[in-house]
Amino acid sequence: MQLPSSAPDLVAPNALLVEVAWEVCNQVGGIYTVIRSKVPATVQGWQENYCLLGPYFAHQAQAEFEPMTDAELAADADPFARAVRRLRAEGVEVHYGVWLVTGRPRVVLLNPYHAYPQLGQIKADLWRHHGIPTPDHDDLLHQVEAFGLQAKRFVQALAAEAAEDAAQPKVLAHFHEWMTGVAIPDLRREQVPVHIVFTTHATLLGRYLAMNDPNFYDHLMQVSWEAEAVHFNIETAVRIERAAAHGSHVFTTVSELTVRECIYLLDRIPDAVLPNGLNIERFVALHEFQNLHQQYKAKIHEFVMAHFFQSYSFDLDKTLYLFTSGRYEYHNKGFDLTLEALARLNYRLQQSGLEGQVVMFFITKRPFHSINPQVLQSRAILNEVRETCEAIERQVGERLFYAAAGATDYKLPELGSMVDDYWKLRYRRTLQSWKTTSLPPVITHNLVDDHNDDILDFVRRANLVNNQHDQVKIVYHPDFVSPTSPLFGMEYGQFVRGCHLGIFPSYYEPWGYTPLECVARGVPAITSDLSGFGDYVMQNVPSHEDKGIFVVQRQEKSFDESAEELTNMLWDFVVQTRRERIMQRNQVESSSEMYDWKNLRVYYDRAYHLALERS
Ligand code: G6P
Ligand code: 1S3
Repeated sequence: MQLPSSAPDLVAPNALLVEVAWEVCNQVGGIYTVIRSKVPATVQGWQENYCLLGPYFAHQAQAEFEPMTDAELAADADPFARAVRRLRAEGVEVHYGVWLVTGRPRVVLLNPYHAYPQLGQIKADLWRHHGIPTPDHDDLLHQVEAFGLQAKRFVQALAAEAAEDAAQPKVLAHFHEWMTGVAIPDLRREQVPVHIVFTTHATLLGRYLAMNDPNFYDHLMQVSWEAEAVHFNIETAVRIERAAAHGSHVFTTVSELTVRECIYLLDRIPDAVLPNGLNIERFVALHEFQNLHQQYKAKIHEFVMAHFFQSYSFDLDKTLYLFTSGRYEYHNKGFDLTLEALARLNYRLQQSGLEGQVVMFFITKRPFHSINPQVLQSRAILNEVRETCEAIERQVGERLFYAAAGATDYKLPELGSMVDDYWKLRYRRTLQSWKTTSLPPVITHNLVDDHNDDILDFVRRANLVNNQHDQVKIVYHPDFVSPTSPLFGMEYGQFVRGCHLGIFPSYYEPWGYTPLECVARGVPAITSDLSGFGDYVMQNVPSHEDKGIFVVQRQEKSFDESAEELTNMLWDFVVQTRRERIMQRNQVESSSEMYDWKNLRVYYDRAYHLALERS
């Protein structure tokens, strides 16, 4: 992997750094992962000079935020605490404390609702000074703009405090995404002495256009941003995003792919690309993570038995678990390509005469009424089967022990005769009430709109509906996996560990954490050259296939060509032996450290050096 070359960049600059994100103590999507996972490495580099800034939402804060007491704040002499005191004295509601995540960074949270009485003025100023109009009745925009004003005031207060501090007179403010970037144009207009970095994790228009235009990449160069922003009814947010991009001293994004969007949709070439990493936690010995795979695979086996064995059974030892996950963006996330490749794989497997099967999980989020009662009931009856078997096992074990102790010969007695009729009957009845002739359902839940669902449409058209002869089975779980889910009852990370391969051949993905989350757990993954991560891997990780990362070519390829390439990748994966899979997982896990923030933080520090030089 290539790291930025100049050595001095590896050291955090001597300045105060405040990192501002809407998802600090407030999980919404991918940016939460970026900020949270980066904390340990950032705190290690910046120590006392680092602070996070985000919005205060009481409900979220309760779980993740520990406020500092008034006495602690009064005794705290560092510039962040002084800025907090200064703002409080001005009547602003400021929460100051610790974010309860690994690294325990200090954090300032500002309540947007507290600035609502000034909304009229805020909106008028945004229009007058920056030409940003704000419609009425859009609460998210109101929250964002109110927070923007407060964030500006905090940064202003911090700059004023730092100016009195001989040790760290410089302040760096790093804003993530348009929702916090709204503070930037005013910081520049008022010439607040602060060095500003702005990172966009995806352009707003890029996301909308990619979802609505199948030839997005071909049309990107001709897009009229103003017309499209009005067309998608996102003019205010787009104008904020542009103002932030143009107002920052250093403008950055997360991948080379989003660089193109920034050039054509925001009209500014980013100064740097800041790739996303994770806080990789490795075990001392390799066998530990392999054991975890085995342990969580057994939990997935339980689900599969309940879901399929009611209709027919197959050899779990010859079954591979594949999965994809993410927001329900059928085309953008490459669900369409994945399904096409699975249908082709199913045909190839059937033609080949190879034994074994693949169970493919689609883990996503769709509106549903409830879990399918048939699926729930099957799970409950399987538990009953297990209890019955355990009761019989105890009874036979006990009786066999007595028989063995008093035996006059060494012949094993007939075990069936040791089971009471009660248990025999219960065993038969339970199985009878469980077995069915209908096919195992593809979907685990009752969707609100079952008739207009692209995944279901595809499987119906392709007849990929869990027929007994299908060697590719589909489980569509339209809810995220969680420990409280009655079907899986495990953390998402545990589910990933129990699977064999993650499939994420996205069409549009500024970065994409899902394959990286696989790699961090030693699970191989497929990505695409249209995802930021895939592009990064192609450019920076030589022989990435040997490290279990496979990149489907989607740039300048037809859907059919990409589907064929993906089918070949899946085929090569399923024909591997167990020994080869174990070795591959070892290689994936061993390479995971290169995506650790300890290595990737340097890109951030380099951007900070640049911002200090520029302003
Ligand atoms: C881990 C375990 C092994 C097990 C293997 C199964 O490596 O440590 O005991 O045999 O997983 O691998 P598989 O790819 O077949 O799930
Ligand atoms: C964005 O979040 P998203 O899932 O809306 O930012 C993430 C973090 O940089 C990135 O991984 C993802 O691709 C973007 O889309």
